[in-house]
Amino acid sequence: MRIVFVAIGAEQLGIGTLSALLRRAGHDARLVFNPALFDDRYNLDIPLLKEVFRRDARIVSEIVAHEPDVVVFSPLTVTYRWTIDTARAVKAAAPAARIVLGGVHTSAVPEVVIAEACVDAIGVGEGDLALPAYVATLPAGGPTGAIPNLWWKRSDGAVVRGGNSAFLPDLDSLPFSDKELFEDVIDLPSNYLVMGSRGCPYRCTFCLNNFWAELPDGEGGRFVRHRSPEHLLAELLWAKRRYAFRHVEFVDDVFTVNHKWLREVLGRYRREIGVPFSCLTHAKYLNDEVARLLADAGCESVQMGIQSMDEDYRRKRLRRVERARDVERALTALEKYGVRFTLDHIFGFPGEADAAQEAALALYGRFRPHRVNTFWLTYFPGTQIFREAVAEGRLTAEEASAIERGGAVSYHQPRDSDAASVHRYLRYELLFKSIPLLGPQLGDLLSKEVTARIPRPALRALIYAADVASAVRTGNQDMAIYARHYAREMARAWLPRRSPKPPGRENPSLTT
Ligand code: B12
Ligand code: SF4
Repeated sequence: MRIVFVAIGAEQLGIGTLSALLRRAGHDARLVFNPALFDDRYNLDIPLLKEVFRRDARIVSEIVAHEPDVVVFSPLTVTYRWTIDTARAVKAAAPAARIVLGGVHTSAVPEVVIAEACVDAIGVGEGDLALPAYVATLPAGGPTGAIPNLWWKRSDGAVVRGGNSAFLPDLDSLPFSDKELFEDVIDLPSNYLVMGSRGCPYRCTFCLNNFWAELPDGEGGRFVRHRSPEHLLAELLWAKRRYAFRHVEFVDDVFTVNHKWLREVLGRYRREIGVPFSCLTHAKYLNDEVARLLADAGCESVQMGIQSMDEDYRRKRLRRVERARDVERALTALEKYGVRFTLDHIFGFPGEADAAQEAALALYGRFRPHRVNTFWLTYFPGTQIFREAVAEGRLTAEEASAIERGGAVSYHQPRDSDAASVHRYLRYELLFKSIPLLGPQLGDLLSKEVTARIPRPALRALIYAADVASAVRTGNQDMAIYARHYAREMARAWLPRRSPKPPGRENPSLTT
């Protein structure tokens, strides 16, 4: 079978894993990538430029040109609207191709997604066994019964719903994510994305894990699972030879969750890989020893969620378990061993104490993070915070339904804050973004009296400027990689894409 995966904005490890599984089963997997320049649902949303670089029609033609048997999409909520528009156009141009969606957004609102006429099947939860099982039935005309973690449509439109099975227990049974698929579109030598584990011990009310951990129908088995150090290092050694990467990014939800595993992985990483890396971590799982292990192995920066400095709110409304003392201990340890850190902060939590921003400013001013990643509260379907917003009337039924259909979702727009609060948040955002530029006199230079007089559009421009200037000043790797990706894709935007070709079979885990 010929399977075309469609990715947007960034490399997607889920697509890489599913592609590797299908190729290992003997299928032909290809990628069509929408760089979505200036509309990447990540950092940049610039209306004029996104129109200049829009390539929607070309993406559809590229998909159809591959003559696919199956077209697979893995949308997040922010990319769902585009995904459905593209899927409809592909179905109209190539009606025989089966359209299959899965991943984060689909698993949150399966009924909404399967109701789309252009969709033939959907994955709910982990798709490692489900998608290959579905594709295996296609040469004989399609499935005849239920497939766990998959829903499919009969020709009369009736939906056959497979139940949700336990989490895949053995991550070593998976091949390495299919990097060859992304070679043409992602600069793998400058940053190699990889995961050593799946799952998180926590259930923060705004996060995917809040509902993902509860998906299995019966016993889910262990949710937090690790690849063996051998399996992970084998991938990195193979990839280092193939791509000579200069930076590795571990995107495990909490890379430091298992200290025994971490000791072994980082010891080997230092000896056998030895290039700078970054990872995501959590204050509860970061102590003096972990900070030292990270530093010794070449960790150039970690990313950690703070989100709110209203301790009571954080515990009761966000289900975040860390205390201020845990955060301070973690940051002190990182500081001691010279590991740089970026901290995530969310504005606009309803009911959060006003003092939370001042407390955050004091913390950030004291520890001086490399960058504060600022977000506006976004209600993602499936999460507790989304359900509470509906129950408490902060989201109307129409708004909730629009979000479930991929509309009205942005990380960059305030939702339910009034104009005065938004202005206040923006002033703090400017202060947070300016931390790497200014010394301890931060509060004096950008005092509330001064920033209070700056109008909103000017504040936004200053925030962008401060963010870029801080990135330059601190030599921020993430921003440098992101800027290089943009430069490359902009240069390619007007060039014809290389003729579609399936990747080779270099990845050793595809043949074992
Ligand atoms: C790495 C990562 C990134 C990377 C790469 C982005 C990407 N598209 O993967 C970067 C840093 C670029 C990024 C950016 C963003 N991210 Co992000 N990111 C993650 C992270 C930490 C890991 C994703 C991952 O690789 N998972 C591992 C793979 C193996 O799992 P998977 O993709 O879910 O795939 C499995 C199943 O879902 C299923 N499946 C997937 N597709 C399909 C298809 C079919 C047909 C089937 C059957 C099954 C199936 O099978 C796969 C294997 O089991 C997740 C958190 C998480 N734990 O998932 C957040 C997460 C995906 N990100 C999130 C968000 C919000 C964003 C941003 C919008 C904002 C931001 N600033 O972070 C941008 C959007 C950028 C974009 N254009 O995609 C949210 C999405 C929530 C939602 N409802 O949409 C998540 C879930 C975190 C959270 N807050 O809850 N992100
Ligand atoms: S700790 Fe991070 S990854 Fe885990 S549930 Fe909370 S926000 Fe999600």
